[in-house]
Amino acid sequence: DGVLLRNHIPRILKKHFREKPYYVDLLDLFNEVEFQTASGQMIDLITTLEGEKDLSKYSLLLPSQTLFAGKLNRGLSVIDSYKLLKEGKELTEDEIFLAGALGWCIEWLQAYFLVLDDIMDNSHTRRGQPCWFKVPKVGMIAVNDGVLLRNHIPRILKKHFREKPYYVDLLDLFNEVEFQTASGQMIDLITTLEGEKDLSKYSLLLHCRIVQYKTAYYSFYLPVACALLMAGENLENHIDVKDILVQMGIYFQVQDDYLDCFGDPETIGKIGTDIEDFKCSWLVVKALECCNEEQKKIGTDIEDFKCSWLVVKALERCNEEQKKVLYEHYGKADSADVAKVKALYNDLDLQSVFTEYESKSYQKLTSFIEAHPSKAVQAVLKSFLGKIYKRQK
Ligand code: GPP
Ligand code: MG
Ligand code: MG
Ligand code: MG
Repeated sequence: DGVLLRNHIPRILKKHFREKPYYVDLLDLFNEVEFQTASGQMIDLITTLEGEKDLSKYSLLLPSQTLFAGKLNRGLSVIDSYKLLKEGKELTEDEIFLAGALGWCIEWLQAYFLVLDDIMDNSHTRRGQPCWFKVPKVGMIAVNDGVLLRNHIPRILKKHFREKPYYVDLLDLFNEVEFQTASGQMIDLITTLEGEKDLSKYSLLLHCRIVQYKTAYYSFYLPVACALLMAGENLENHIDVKDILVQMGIYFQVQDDYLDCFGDPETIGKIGTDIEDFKCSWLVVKALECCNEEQKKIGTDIEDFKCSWLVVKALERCNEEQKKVLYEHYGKADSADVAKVKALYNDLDLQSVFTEYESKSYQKLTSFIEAHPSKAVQAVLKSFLGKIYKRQK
């Protein structure tokens, strides 16, 4: 909620000052002052840490634990995409450097999201290590650390792009995407609120809305949009590219939901918590859907007089129980509850349902991509899709 409150500032500024000559200075000013404030807050917090007075040690540990341990897929995608947009032309050292700087901005953004997301999801591990807030002594200081990580984005942008004609578009883009992500995160979180847990609201439509906002924009659209801006493009002319990337991002988060339950924690570097957290995960949506499908079948069976009353009754009871398992055990922290839900996922053979979803999504996305008029853009999108198809982590 704090992030959302903050995200209204650039929205107000954009709405009322976008055409003013001092718009970019207003953005710079708010960014600078936020960074200064978070820095003061950091010193305030660290100096009160039990037995810990060494500021420099702490400020090195923060990025090394939260930023450098990831796969860097999003960041590297900016360079890859820019190369492809340049259609094989050799990039200058300066271009590689700038695309790399934008890639790092996305990585700082990702580190900030993950530090805060792990607190909100009460997760245990991230990127093969304890979540940052789980590190002894860090605790809720992690909130300010998240803000600090985020505050490096406008600093990097200002340092390397201040004189570029697309500087203001970069600032607008990062602001917009952060707001979209925080909005998706808000829906994700309020559907899991104690006392509001209601599985009957969990549909593919709700799932799609959550993941489009919380994941797709920052993970897929943002790297390509950065490359497009660097290449001198106007983002308003690339709505079709955005649409495809958003679809790809939705597919990516379905994989994330799947790996939360069926992935190997060693490989993905994190322990899944979606079941305990009552998340509107793709898996639970599918599980619910399967239960409903079965019920529909019973309905037809009765109408068709094809089954005996006894068989219908037996089937009906079995499905009711499956549904009851979900209603009873989803959203509970006990490992016995989690095990029951996992067993149900297995009974419903969701692994096969997922495999089918995966190949269908691949086909659909490929056909969208091949319909795009530009070969260079096609190459960017295909390279993205190739990186995530059938990923294990
Ligand atoms: C990923 O969801 C979503 C984010 C990282 C966005 C967080 C946004 C904020 C404004 C903090 P997830 O919880 O399924 O990811 P993971 O499985 O990696 O924890
Ligand atoms: Mg989350
Ligand atoms: Mg999470
Ligand atoms: Mg997840």
